[in-house]
Amino acid sequence: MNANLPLATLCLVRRGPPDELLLGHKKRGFGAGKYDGFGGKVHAGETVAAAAARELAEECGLAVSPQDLVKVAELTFTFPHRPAWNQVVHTFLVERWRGDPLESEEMAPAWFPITEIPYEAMWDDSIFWLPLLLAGKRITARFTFRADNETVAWAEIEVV
Ligand code: 6OG
Repeated sequence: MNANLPLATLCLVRRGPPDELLLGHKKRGFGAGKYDGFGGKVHAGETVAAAAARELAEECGLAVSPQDLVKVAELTFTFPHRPAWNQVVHTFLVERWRGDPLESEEMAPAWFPITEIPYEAMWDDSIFWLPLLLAGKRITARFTFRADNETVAWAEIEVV
């Protein structure tokens, strides 16, 4: 069913103690104005892990080795009223990297204590799944959005 949906990546960069998550304030394009992890579309001929590492470097200047990308979720987003936004997002936890976060043309990075994640300024789905990942769970989940293309109509989350 997901076979034809575009593939994208999302990296959640975590440090601690004290436990903190690096989020980017998206400056342009899809999700502009929202906080999110770092990622983007997988290019033709590229592995998902290579795409995750490339997007992390492009968006906030951090370098990660493939073995330090820990797959923690597969998130399927469906927008019946804007199918061009449908995507399957392979989500990775990153706890080892090289470099310091840098602002890019796309993202302004900032560290948040994991008790103070700005859910109100993130994609509406985030509160369903991010707390599970921060609690160490691995999940597969699907979200369908309403006609506003902003709020979640339906969610199905499986802890794997
Ligand atoms: P570009 O189109 O900028 O890549 N993404 C989502 N992240 C969250 N938290 N919720 C969603 O619900 C998302 N849909 C997509 C995946 C898009 C980036 O945004 C993430 C990619 O990292 C709808 O290349």
